[in-house]
Amino acid sequence: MTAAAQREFFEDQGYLVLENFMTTEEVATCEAEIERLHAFAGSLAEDDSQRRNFQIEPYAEVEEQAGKPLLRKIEETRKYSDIFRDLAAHPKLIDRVRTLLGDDLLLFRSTLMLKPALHGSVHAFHQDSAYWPMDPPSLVTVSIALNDSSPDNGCIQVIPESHKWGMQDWGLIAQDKDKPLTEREDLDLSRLTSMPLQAGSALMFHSLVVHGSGANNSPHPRHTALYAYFPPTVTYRPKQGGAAEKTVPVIHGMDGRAEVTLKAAVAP
Ligand SMILES: O=C(O)CCC(=O)C(=O)O
Repeated sequence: MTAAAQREFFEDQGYLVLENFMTTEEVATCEAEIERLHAFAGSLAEDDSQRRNFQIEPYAEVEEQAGKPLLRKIEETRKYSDIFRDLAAHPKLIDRVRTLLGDDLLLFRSTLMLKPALHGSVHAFHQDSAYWPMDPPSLVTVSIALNDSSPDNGCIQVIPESHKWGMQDWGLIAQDKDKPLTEREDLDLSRLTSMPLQAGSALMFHSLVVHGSGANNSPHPRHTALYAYFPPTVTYRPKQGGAAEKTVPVIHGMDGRAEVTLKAAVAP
């Protein structure tokens, strides 16, 4: 597909797959880093404020698996890991994100979603932008598979073209393993598509695309690095009481600056 065709597909369908952009060695390095981050999480004292970035699976009966904390996700990974800081700027990935958003790229989010073997909970359907103080709601979320993902270990599912539905209300995303991906009866699931990915591949989706993922009852974990990118035309518009400014890293362009501080936009 040409760059123009990729962009057209993304704008129409709301998602795009980038197959096998990482080498086997790069994937193995990330997997080893995930082990290290689990050990780090396990070493944090009860009252360490950093623990809020390491979320334990909320519904599992146990908090550990094979001597490691049973983590559902790690937020702000770029602060804890050079490997995951650098992965956000992987040249092959960024080439594709530039096709979708242009040359100036800022990073809104760097997260690891970890669906642990046998315990990974449901991620209910939602639109990312419904939870983010960014306006217009047109960021690109990139979900990088660090091991093979399939319906068995709870791969992502998306509703193509749902970014054209407008922003909606969703509620609590983390749900117990036996819960459905949605309680909403008005949601048109006729085009719901599972997105199995080989390790080292990525799914990119518009931040208004409705997506979610099922439980992991398999013996295989599902590890995903998530990043969300935006161009400088998107403004920071927090709810009342939100921080007055937000500093974000520059991933590409912006005259080579390392970071940018966004001032909260005043409500119109
Ligand atoms: O990777 C997943 O299972 C879902 C992640 C997701 O939807 C999110 O973090 O917004």
